[in-house]
Amino acid sequence: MELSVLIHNFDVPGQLITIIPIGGGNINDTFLGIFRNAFSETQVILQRINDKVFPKPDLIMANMHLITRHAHRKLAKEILTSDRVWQLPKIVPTRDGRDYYRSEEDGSYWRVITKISSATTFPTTQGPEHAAECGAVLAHFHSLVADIKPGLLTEPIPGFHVTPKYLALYDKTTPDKAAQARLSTSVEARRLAQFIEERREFASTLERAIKRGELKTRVMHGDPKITNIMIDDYTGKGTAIIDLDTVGPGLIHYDFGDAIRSICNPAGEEEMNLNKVVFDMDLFEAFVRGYLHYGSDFLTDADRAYLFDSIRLITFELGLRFFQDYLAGSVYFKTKSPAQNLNRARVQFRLCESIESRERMIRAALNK
Ligand code: GN1
Ligand code: MG
Repeated sequence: MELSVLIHNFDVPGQLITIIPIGGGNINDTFLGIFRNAFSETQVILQRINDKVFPKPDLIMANMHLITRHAHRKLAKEILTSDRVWQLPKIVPTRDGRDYYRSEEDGSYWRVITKISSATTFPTTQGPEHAAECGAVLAHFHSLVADIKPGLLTEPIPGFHVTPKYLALYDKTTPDKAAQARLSTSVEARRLAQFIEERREFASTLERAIKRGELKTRVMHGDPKITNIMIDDYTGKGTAIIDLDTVGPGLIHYDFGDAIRSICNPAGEEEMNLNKVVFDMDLFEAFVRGYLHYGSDFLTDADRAYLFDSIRLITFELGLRFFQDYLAGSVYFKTKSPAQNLNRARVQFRLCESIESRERMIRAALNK
């Protein structure tokens, strides 16, 4: 696929100068496109949507269209009264006015979105102030979309954060010959399998709360990890949350838990030395401070009661997803080596243990 030809299907002003691969996402392929004319430069993000993971790219683009149109309207209104210019990428349409382009050559799906300039995402948390800004960005996003009816959006991946669904998938995978071989040859793999067994009951905590009517479905981001939160290079403030593929109906607890498991583990998702993987209470308290500053008004008492569980659960869930994918031969998450998903699972499970051992402190900080 010739990218320099493909990108001309999108309505970007200027002459194309170059296209550079960027981003370390685990799912899509991402590129930076640079265009210039005689007096300025336009930089855009070109992405190939992974249609194995997102089987209906038109649905995720329809979600993105709805969310961004709603958000940009609100952002324009609040720009004079807010403490910063909050941003969100915008879809750059194709020349014939569509939100994405489907290649006639190989059927692949492509989109272009605007690039948030003079802002950076970091692979790991730089310190408490950074964590607080991440909390502010997530809460601001939640408040931006709080008045969208969740029923207007489609689930990008059915049951994306329904943890028991991943347990069922894991149970389907483990009897396979290749999975059994991976389990029988690795002590670590067997230790992780045992870790999962001890938490089966816990896996349904949030789903039970939904069934009992304690927690309500709202609009969630779905993937608010640290690398999806942009910090302004000049002010140091959070400015945007990116990667809107997984936006859809869900619990804001999934977002809260996911952001925290990623932001409060300074070692990051790929650490090899498990001794370095700890849940950092300073980063956590700073994140919560930032989140509550912008988000305290939409949390009910019942919401608050499940915040600790959400942190523990999403960490467990991601470990389970990495481990299941490892046993299945790494067909979902991109990997550079055969054991990468096994190690990613080890990291999340160690983090989960660290969260469990700090339960009292975490709950106390949430109730301050
Ligand atoms: C995947 O592709 P990326 O890096 O944005 C995954 C998330 C995981 C994350 C872990 C659609 O996100 O759920 O939390 O990896 N996205 C999907 O790094 O499965
Ligand atoms: Mg993502």
